[in-house]
Amino acid sequence: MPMITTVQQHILQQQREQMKTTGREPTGTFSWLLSGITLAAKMVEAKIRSAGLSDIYGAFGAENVQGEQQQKLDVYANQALLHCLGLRDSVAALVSEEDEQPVTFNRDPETGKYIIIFDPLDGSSNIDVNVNVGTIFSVLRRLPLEQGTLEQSILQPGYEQVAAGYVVYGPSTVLVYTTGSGVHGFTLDHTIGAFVLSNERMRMPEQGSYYSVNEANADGWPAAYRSYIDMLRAGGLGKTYSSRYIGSLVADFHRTLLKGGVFLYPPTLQQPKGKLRLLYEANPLAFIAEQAGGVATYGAERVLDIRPEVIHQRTPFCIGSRREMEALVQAVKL
Ligand code: AHM
Ligand code: MG
Repeated sequence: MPMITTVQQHILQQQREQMKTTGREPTGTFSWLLSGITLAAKMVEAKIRSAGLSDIYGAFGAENVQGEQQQKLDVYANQALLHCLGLRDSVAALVSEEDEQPVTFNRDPETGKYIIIFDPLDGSSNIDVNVNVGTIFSVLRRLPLEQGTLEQSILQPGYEQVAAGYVVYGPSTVLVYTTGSGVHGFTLDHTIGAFVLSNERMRMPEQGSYYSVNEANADGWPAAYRSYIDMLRAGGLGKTYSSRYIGSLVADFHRTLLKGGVFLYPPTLQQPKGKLRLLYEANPLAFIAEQAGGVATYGAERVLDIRPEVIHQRTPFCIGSRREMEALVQAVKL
């Protein structure tokens, strides 16, 4: 019989490894918590697969807190995550890109010790055209009562994340996660309904040959970003670059993780603070990138060091292979 490893088994294995240094026996709480995410992801993926056959394409008819048109699938994905995670006792708060306020649970801090932050359906402008979308999540530990309120727990900097991951709904459905011991990838096996280990200890190449940016915004970027892209195009890093931009962050990042290169969403004239969201998008992907040997910055500084002030905070965002990112940091620092 072929041996398979599911996400939940993998988390438990990792915790057993960590037990050698921490001495803490895994309780299964964390793997049970993440099973809430995988269940919701399977619900979303089933909905996406049949989207053309049901009345699920198109706008929901309302705007979210970001002032963006909500798609029906945005609403469905958000509800699936809120439902599947809300039932887990270990959850203290759920913070969604789609909701103005966090959903909090009045649970004993000893039991309800995790905060899950998520972008339920990233890249939703791509839904109606059958192009990859994704779900991104970040997990924080609630601060002990004497150290801070629940709100302060939610606004911890990205380096405090205990786990982060994403699901890409593409030709196959892939889940990638880290708990700080490397980055691991799983593929949804429809025949058994489980995410099965397919890429253990993923590493981002030291250098790639793609840059990924919405070049239509170039006139509004700070000049250093334009010069940087010009430098890549001119072969300044010793390679010929191609451009790839899907407009679905999860998919653009997944390619960057596997193939290397750089993804940028610089500040623009219209959006001087950047477009992407710190808590839902930048922090989780930055944690994964660093764990895979890559780098993530907002300009020249590390994303994971930003101290969030509000939950829906935006940030400029640059992420990718070490070689391209070192050159970017130099370019924008000058
Ligand atoms: P969303 O979370 O509302 O879908 O928006 C975020 C998306 C990212 O997936 C993507 O990187 C970016 O917005 C694309 O923006 P633009 O169309 O301005 O290039
Ligand atoms: Mg998004």
